[in-house]
This record gives sequence, C-alpha cells and structure tokens, in this order.
Amino acid sequence: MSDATRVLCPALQGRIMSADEAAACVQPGHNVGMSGFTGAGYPKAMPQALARRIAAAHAAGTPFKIGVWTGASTAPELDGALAKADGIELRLPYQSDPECRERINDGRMEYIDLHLSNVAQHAWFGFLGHLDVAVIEVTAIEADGSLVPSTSVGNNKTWLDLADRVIIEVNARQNPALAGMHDIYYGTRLPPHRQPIPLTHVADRIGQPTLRCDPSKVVAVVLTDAPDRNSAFAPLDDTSKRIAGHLLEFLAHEVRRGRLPAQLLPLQSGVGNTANAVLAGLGAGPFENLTAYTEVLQDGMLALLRSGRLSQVSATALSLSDEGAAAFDAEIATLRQRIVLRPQEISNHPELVRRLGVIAMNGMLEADIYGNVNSTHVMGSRIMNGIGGSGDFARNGYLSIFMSASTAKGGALSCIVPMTPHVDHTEHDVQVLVTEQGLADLRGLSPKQRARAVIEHCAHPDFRPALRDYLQRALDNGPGRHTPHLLQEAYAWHLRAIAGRAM
Ligand code: 0RQ
Repeated sequence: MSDATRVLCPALQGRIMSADEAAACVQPGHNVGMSGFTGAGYPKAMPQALARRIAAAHAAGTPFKIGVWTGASTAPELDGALAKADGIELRLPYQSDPECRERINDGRMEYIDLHLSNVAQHAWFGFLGHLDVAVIEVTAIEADGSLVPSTSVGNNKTWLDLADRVIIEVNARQNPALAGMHDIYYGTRLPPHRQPIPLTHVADRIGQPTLRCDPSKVVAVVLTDAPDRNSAFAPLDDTSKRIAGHLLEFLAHEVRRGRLPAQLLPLQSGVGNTANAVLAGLGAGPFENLTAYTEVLQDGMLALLRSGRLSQVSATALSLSDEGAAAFDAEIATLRQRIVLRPQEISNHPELVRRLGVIAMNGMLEADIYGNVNSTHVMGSRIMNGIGGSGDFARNGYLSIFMSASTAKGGALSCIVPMTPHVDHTEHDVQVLVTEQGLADLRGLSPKQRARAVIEHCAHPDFRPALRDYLQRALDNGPGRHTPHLLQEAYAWHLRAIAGRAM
C-alpha cells in the first residue's frame, strides 16, 4: 500500500499525483537524473509511465528520446522499460540491462561509461550538459521538505541540486528504519576551492542523514509500493570457490609478511558471483574485525556483518537478494549502527580510497599477459556493463586485485590473452590477477616477469603453450624487448576467437 503519511511536508502533500501525471513533466530532449544504484533505490513507477508515454508518441510518429543519468545499474522497470520503448538517446554511467546492452551495441543508443566517482563532479563542471529533471526514490519526506533516502544514495544529492525540476517517488516498501543510516556530505566544492574531505575511518559520519531538496522545485510526488530488483545469487560454483581460495591464501600471506594488519584493510568488493564467493570465503575465517569501504553491500557482505566478522561497512547501495533483503529488514535495528550509506562521490572518492588503503577486488572479462585488464568490452567492441567503480578503487587502493575464471564460453575462450583489445585498467593499476588456476602477484615485476607469472599462474593449461609461444616469439622477433608484442598475432588471437576457433 502506498503511504501518504510518509509525506510530512505540507507544501509537498498537495503535489501528490499519479506516475502518469508526473511523467508528463518530461519533454523530448530532456536529460533526466534518476536515482538507483545496482538495482537498489531506483524509481519504480514514473520511468514505466514515461516509457508508456514515449511508446505512444512513437506510435503517433513523434520522436521522443531523453538522456538518462543514474547512479549505476537500475532494473527492468527503469532501464529496461525506457530502452524497450526506444526512449533513451544517451545513457550514463554504469548499466547492466540486457535491453540497454543490445541497443548500445547495435547503435541505437549512445552510452558514456564513466568512473562512478567522476559522475557528480563532471555534472557540476558542466561536462555532461544541462540536467532538466531529477526523479528520486525516497523512504519519506520530512516536514521541512528534506528527504530520507532509500536503499541507495548514488548521485541523488547532485541530481536534486542541479535539476530544474524534481519528481519524488515515496516508496512505502522501503523500511522506515533506513532513516539515519545515510550520511550526505555537503562539503564538496569545485576547484579551486576544494578542501580535504574530513573522513579518516570507514564509519565516520561527516554529513547529515537526509538529502536537501528545495520544495519549490518539486513538481510531483508519486507514491509507490514496490521492492528493489533484489537479484538472486547463483550457488557458489567450484571455479568461484577456487578463486576465493587463492585470494584468501594471498591475504593471509600478506598478513604473515607484515604487509597487511591482522584485520586487513577496508575491503571493496565488486558485484557478481565471484565477488560473493570471496566474501563467503572470508566468512569461513581466519580474519576478524574486518571493515569495508565499498560501493555495494551485497549478500556476502551482509552475511559477514551478521556473523560479526565484519564490524563496519561504508557503501552507497544495498544490493541484496530477496532472502538478503528479508534478513536485513529483520535485523535492521542492529545492522543500521554498523552501516553508512554515502553519495557515490564519497563512497568511491580517490582521496578517501587512497587514505583508507582499500583492498580493491573486482571482476574482469580478460587480462593480458602484462596485466592490462578489460572489464567492459567483449572482443574490444561490444559493451558488457561498464567500468563502474572498479577504476576508482583499482587506481587508488592499497591493493588492486582483479579476478575471473581462466576461460569463458565453456572453455572456448582464454581470459588471459596476449594483448587486450580494450583496456580499462592499465598494467600500472593492476597488482594481482586471480583465476581458478592460481594467483599472479605482479607487484615489483617488470613486464616480461609479469608475463611469465600471468601465464604460469593464471592461464588455463589448455592455453598456456600458445601464450608461452607468443611471448617467446615476441621476445625473439618483436620490435622491442621491454613489453614484447607481435601486433598482428595479438589481433589474430581475437580474430580467431571471433571466427569461432578456440583461442
Ligand atoms: O556472459 O552472461 O552471456 O554468459 O561475460 O561473466 O563470468 O558471469 O562474470 O558476473 O563476475 O562479471 C567483468 C562483466 C564480470 C563484471 C564483469 C562473459 C561471460 C558472461 C559475465 P553470459 P561472468 P561476472 C563494482 C565494480 C565491471 C564493473 C565493476 C563487471 C559474462 O565484473 O561488469 O567491476 N565489471 N564494478 O560468458 C567474452 C571473455 C569473457 C566473456 C566473461 N573473456 N570474453 N565474454 N565473459 N569473460 C560494481 C559497480 O561498479 C556498480
């Protein structure tokens, strides 16, 4: 049941209307900043109403497309609905929606893939154009018009501040006890007036619990009652468990060598099943009193919090399965003391990631033998999701770890290749590569030393001979011996894969 009692601001009670009426506030060509981060806290009703309006306009022969800016990925009710209606001219930043992916890759939709920490500041700098409308899901509206965020903060602060008009969705399904869990920092300034961000520990609170919102900009309040995307995780498979095993052994080794404290350093973990397996592995010990400074609190991290192994988490979104969300709701009274949800410009801020010494653990599509990582583009051209926050953490963390299975597509493709056709994380930002075959610690190694470590520790045995052969012939015949390559052969590796021959 939608709930008007959550709208405490008298001025805004009069602006309650249907999603269809709210959708009429958006015009063709508008840039619309929506809430939502990894399937959490996105508006549930208005984007679908807008998609219906766009579809009707197209049916009548009237072009209607908008720019969609978010925090990160959303859900079928937002990205999926608007993409299906062919209503998105340009989408930014991270997305993982199959309908969007198809249209981006067949050229019907433009896409800008940004580091997630950069989105808000680029909007403020004016690099992205003008923001016309903000559509933000909240848990409640306070009497003074301030907004209690829901399960993600993302770029909401920036969208609310920059947009000409604001549409608020008040979602009765979001737990009222979320109030107080958020920390919205209003101290960021534009250069040259920037000051250090006063955050030195994961759990520090440096802002306020609610989002400011000028009530005079609010054109519509829509009442909803719908759950977040709540994607289920696949059961842990053997490959993920082996990757997690190598990584945990490495972390224990680092503690023994005195390069990490016993409680490690704050963890950042990407999304997906491998990341979840690593977190599950951490649950089995031996580390205690862990902390996390990350973007997304997912099921694996929730389990660590509930078991007590993880003491504090800072994130920008809760991205849970149905079971995870139910467990979270049941224990919210105690969990909320140990979780801080922040704007993504703070959760992913390079200054803070560097200061805290974050251990960054992210997935990849492929890595090359020198340690360059491709997280986003299949065969160099087709976007999968986007870089998300992986670069924010990899570039600035204390340790930068990337992981994947050693092969993809049933073993037909090697995820270790001579040269990645697209690079998201350069060799300078990648310190450790992990596959189910093993772990390559690339710190302190020259390019040739790295290549040997990656081939011998991470590549699948079926592909090792071809990779060794490539390296040797590049050393013998390549144009340079610092980072030896045979360019035609490097491309041919991928061309053979495109042609369906296993490489
Ligand atoms: O394709 O779904 O069609 O079968 O890529 O692969 O093995 O399921 O891996 O779910 O961990 O995702 C990099 C995409 C890995 C993710 C990526 C195919 C494979 C499958 C997915 P199918 P898996 P994961 C925090 C940090 C960037 C953003 C990021 C990602 C699909 O980790 O989006 O890290 N990272 N953000 O078959 C061709 C290869 C392949 C391949 C895998 N070498 N060639 N296809 N696949 N390897 C979160 C945020 O920032 C919000």
